Amino acid sequence: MKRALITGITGQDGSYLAELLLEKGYEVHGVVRRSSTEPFERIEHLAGKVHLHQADLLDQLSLIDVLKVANPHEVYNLAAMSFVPTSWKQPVLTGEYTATGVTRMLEAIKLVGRDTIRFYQASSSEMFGKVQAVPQTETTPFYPRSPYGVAKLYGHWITINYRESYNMYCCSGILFNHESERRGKEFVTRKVTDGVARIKLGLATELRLGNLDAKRDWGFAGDYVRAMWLMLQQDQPDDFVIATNKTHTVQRLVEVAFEAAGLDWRKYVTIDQSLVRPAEVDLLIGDPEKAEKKLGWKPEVTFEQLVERMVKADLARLQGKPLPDFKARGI
Ligand code: NDP
Ligand code: GDR
Repeated sequence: MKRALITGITGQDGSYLAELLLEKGYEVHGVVRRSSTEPFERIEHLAGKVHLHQADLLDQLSLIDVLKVANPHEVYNLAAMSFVPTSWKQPVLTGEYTATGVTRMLEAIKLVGRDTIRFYQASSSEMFGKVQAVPQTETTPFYPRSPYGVAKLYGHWITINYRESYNMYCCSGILFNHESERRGKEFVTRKVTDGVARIKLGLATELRLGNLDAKRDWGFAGDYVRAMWLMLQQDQPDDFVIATNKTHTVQRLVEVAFEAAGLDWRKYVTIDQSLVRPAEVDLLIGDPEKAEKKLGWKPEVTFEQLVERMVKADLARLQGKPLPDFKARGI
């Protein structure tokens, strides 16, 4: 039986990846941080099916220990400080988690299972920042625009460096924005769909947003975790852009979400300058051709389906109803 270890299992991607690996017959292990509460909402339904271990990307020995106990064939490093605005407020801590944390995990693997453990690093389209080419591919030069983007770029290159220095099986997935009804409410898609649902149900009267002109290539998280797994099943480790090759403004996101609830967004959306970032990433659109050709991967859920799905889920949640019966990772 194959064994996998997921850091960040309590996050959006970790929960979908755990489900996918369980379906494929893996023994799934996850790293959780000690906290004063236990907010394991996204993996509650997997209780008893996944093995949880306390460790932290800040603590080298805890990572060595967890590798020894779980003895995985595959490690998916999804843990990070993942919210871009916080990276300006906590730039040093962001570097500790999101940059140096990757080296700690790679060092632990080098020590415990250098020739046997395959490694996936959650890299990000934020590394393209002030974009140098459209659309972005694996060879587009990077120009990060936030402490988060800079930290992810370090994680990306250290992953490549361990592959080249020690011949370790290390892959970096350059994933563009991907969303779902499990997305944290601080990210713009979920903030909008939750806001729309609240307005529709009379629980709120306005939605405050920052820059409506930024463009993002938004896909569905369930599609993207499939790409992570595929990267670790190849003969040779490599890096891949995972994206839809379509881009939309934040304003378009707002329009589609309000339309899905039969509302006119202009009546409710207020621009709040405090939500505008010190440096913005204006335009992201990724070309996933390499992943399509080499991994046989392509996205299945469209932008419109994704937004409608999220609005429906938030409406159901706020009314205390069960979530709509979506196919596990599709529509
Ligand atoms: P989430 O914010 O939903 O999850 C982040 C996870 O990291 C949580 O499980 C969190 O645990 C964990 N974590 C944070 N710090 C530590 C630490 N020091 N030690 C151990 N665990 C820690 O992110 P997503 O699921 O959306 O993203 C997964 C990864 O992919 C992240 O690295 C993100 O930066 C990257 N990424 C995401 C994209 C997206 O659009 N979603 C696109 C490209 C990259 P806890 O529950 O304890 O807070
Ligand atoms: P991003 O996602 O920064 O791209 O990072 P986010 O959803 O936070 O922002 C997307 C765009 O929306 C604009 N925006 C707002 N954003 C938020 N959060 N809240 C608002 O009120 C708001 N108003 C406008 C932003 O300025 C931005 O342009 C996500 C994260 O998942 C990262 O971890 C990941 O690496 C990248 O996607 C790819």
